[in-house]
Amino acid sequence: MPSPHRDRDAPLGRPHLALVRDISASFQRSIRQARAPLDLDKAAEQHAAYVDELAELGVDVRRLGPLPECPDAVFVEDTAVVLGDHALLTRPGARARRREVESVREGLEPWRQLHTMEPPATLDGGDVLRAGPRLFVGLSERTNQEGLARLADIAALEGLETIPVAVQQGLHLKSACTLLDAHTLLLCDGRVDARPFKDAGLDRLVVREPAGANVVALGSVILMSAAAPKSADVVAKRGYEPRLVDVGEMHKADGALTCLSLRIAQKGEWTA
Ligand code: CIR
Repeated sequence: MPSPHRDRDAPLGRPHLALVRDISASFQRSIRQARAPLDLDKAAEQHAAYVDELAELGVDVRRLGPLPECPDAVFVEDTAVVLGDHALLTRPGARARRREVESVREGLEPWRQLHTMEPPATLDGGDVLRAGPRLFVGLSERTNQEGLARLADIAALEGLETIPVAVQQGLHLKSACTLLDAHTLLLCDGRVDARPFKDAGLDRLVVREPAGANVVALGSVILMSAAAPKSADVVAKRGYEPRLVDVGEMHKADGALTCLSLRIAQKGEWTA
């Protein structure tokens, strides 16, 4: 079914809808590098506060059903990429996370035309960063060339270009950079190859705290991790209003702010 419009020229909008999923007790078994013990109650409280903040900022938050058998299911962003009228259900790079995808299908079915990914392709949504007509795609320990190629097929339906970016350190592309606005990339230097962003003409605003480079941009308000106070100052100096949320327990599981929600723009707009 051809799209009524192509998303290539759509303006940056605020997310109007966000899919989230509550933490379940199995979060204790999430895939992670840190040795620090996880505090489940604290994680649930932090997640609830994040969700409340999104709702307070005018985002229509919908909860996906619980998946108690999937420890990382709170990180919904990794399981789908929404582009214009389409959504690509991913094949997450971590085998243990592939069982999460079916429930995201149910969540997205009412909203977008769905596509899937076949082996050997793998891709995590945390590796996909949109900037207008371009999709920067991290080649990471989770996302491979075949995953990039499949995403490029779907992106082409909306007239979007895909650009590979080498992830040199950290889990995902967006662990190290996200958009502050349509023309500005917030970036923690040395973790990803910054040249593709430079070549695309994006302004780069460098921060030193890795957690500070992963933000949810909601117009003039920027949702940021409380673990990155210095980055919040940098963002405030640019004239934005940083809103800090504590997601420290999710950081212990290598999770960032963005991965806790799958954000969807109004039709005819895109969201970072
Ligand atoms: C994982 O290893 O898959 C999870 N423990 C963390 C995923 C975080 N996702 C993200 O930042 N996009």
